[in-house]
Amino acid sequence: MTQPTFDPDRFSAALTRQWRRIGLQRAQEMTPDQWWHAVSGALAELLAGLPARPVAVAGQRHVNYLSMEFLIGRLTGNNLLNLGWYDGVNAVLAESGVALSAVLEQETDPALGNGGLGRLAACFLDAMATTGQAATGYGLNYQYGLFRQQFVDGAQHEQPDDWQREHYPWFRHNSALTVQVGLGGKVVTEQGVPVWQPAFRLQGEAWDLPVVGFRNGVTQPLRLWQAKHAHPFSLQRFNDGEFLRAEQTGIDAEKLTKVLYPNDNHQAGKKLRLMQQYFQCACTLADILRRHQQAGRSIETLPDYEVIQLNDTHPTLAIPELLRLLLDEHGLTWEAAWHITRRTFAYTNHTLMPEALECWSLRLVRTLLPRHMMIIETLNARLKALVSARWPGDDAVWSRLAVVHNQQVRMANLCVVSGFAVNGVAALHSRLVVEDLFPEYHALWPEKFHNVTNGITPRRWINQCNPALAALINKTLQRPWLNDLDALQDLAPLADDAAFRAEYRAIKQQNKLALTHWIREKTGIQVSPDALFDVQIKRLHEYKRQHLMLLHMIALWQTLVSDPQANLAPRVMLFGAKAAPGYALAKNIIYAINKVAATINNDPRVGDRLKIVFIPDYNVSVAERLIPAADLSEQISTAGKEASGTGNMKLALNGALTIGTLDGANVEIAEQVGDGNIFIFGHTVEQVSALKQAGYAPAVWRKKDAQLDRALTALEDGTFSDGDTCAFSALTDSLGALGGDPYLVLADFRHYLNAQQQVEALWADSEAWTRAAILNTARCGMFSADRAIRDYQQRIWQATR
Ligand code: 26W
Repeated sequence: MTQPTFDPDRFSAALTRQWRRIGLQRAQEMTPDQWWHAVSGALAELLAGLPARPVAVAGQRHVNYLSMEFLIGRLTGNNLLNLGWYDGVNAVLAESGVALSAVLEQETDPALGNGGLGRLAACFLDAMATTGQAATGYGLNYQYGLFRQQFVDGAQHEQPDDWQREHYPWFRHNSALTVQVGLGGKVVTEQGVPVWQPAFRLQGEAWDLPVVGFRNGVTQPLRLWQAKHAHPFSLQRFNDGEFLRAEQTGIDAEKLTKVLYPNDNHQAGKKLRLMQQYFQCACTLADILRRHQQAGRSIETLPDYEVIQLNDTHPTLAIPELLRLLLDEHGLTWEAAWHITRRTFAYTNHTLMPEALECWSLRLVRTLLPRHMMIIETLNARLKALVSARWPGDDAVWSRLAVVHNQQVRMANLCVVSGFAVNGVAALHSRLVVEDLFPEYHALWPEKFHNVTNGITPRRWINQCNPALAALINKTLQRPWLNDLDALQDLAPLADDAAFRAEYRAIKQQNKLALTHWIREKTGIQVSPDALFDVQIKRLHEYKRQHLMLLHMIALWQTLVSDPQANLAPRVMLFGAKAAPGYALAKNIIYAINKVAATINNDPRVGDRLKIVFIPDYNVSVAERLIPAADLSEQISTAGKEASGTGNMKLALNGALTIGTLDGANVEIAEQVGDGNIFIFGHTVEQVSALKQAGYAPAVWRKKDAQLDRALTALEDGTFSDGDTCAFSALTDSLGALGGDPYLVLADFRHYLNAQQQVEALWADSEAWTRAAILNTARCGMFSADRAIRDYQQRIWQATR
């Protein structure tokens, strides 16, 4: 199938309907925001009218991608580019004297996710639509997305993100798909079978966003459930004079999809969050089974047609929900229900951080979902029989493998036991999933465990965000590459071509210049486009070690002040990061970076040689500006902690060189780009555990490194905080004897500074630097999300067992 043709007349007519609907006489009366609504509304209308294209290939299972988060970013520009309609719409708007690019800037990001996991889900939807994998994304339609971040005297403040979902023109509400969801109550036995009597019911409304494939005519839904009170209100209660209580139930129901939990890699254990999880799973399972049965298929054949991919453990309750439906609604035996369930689910693990591994209190699960808790206990008892047969009398093994343990339900264990596949998201991570997290499960079922290295969509992360680079690649390769990213390898020989290097470098320079204007406008800070743009953009977390970059920043400043002749490359250090509102230490790190930045940026001795910019409110759209302009990509997590990273891939493809540890997908990036085109430093996974085993003492490392000691002292003695010696004590305590420096910041400091010196050396030779940058673009084709989706297809989704 080819791309749908753009019909300017039909588009103009649809556009006219849009502005007439809001009561205007002429298109020219529209405000920029109204233009965005009208253009998007018109496109959504045309898209809905296109013939639906069934993508199912014979024998292919439909993928149901379940995720609590989809960080989709702006949709209108992306849909236009994928449709191939950008120029056509641009021309129509130009007739009214309106610039499409300015119109597209009006869109507020739908920020329905926290970070990596949610953005990956969005890239995968794009890739499934593009590669022709039939799929539906299932998530939640939060009224408030991830909070907006502001800095007040350098400290993070959070503002609610009411993104106006009710006026978002891309949504299509399908009322025929509304489902009922029960919660609470009790289980009674009727004629010998358990019957769940929920205490109250709510409704799930289906709100669909179109996921547009790249120039292939495919559109598939991202279905986001929104909670509403059940209609009609209980008539009985109304008659009993309990109207207000019935009304109250309605208000509580709507609370369910009000807000996205802002935690990344840390479980808070809140009741409302568990309710959200169940709500999503119950709505989705009802939808999948309805689709299956409407196609006239028997329930026993479900796994032949459908696969349910769990994006981390957040949608784990889909497992007991399917079992419940099969047992209670379809009257299947446990064996029959289990046979279906364990061939339907596959689970992706995205983190090894212990505090992120979800456990729910048995009491809470029983209160909200009494029937599900019974089912989980049955499953646990059966698992126990199996485990005792394999490891008779070994309580230690059982205490690790149990799904229910210490009055807690362990979601990851439930996923591994109940699914046919488990995967990590980068080669190293997948190895650690087996070795550190699930060694006994691996011994039981080695065939379940896989690796699928993450990927990113080149449609958004090259074509949309870096049009100049896309144009250069188009001109050079003269063949399609955006859906065949391995084609980029043909650029490699051109790294040795001086004319090509000049063109490539000019594009980077132009992107940097555009970023300097934007930074000036947003923050008032003037930076030089000729400096080295050193970028760290990701959620704020100790394991990601933004504070390692902070120590480097202080060390550079101290060098510049004590030795004005120092031969250092002018550098702009750029940060983008949100801290979870309850994560005090992360907020203290943000505060420290901002305070140090204020001191350095205003130090006349430094001038243009060092500038620090912490961009507030980092999100997908900000990433689209920063990534094309980056020279250096900071991927400096403690080895073994970052599951994969995906920003690392976007930055490398856009020609930023990585300075990074051997962690996550950095390992594979290093393999692809080759020595000399990446700066690897720091303790390896094995060295990290040896160091900890031997009793790691950060004070020892501080003592033996005078430069490290000077940088830390400046944080402690009030240099950056008007003499306040406690301003950063949360941060400095965590790095000292008190906190124990759990992420080995001090142990990697010297390696990191040495690697930064190599960066300086290469930067000094701009031809050599550009050569390495081109090789990064040319050799990172494997990080396309299309490749990741094909890996899922081959290793996981096609598997029928
Ligand atoms: C329950 C709280 C919570 C919330 C979010 C726990 C864990 C998460 C996510 C799994 C954290 C996350 O986003 N992980 C990131 O997933 C990316 C996509 O696979 C990886 O590239 C990142 O390395 C990983 O940190």
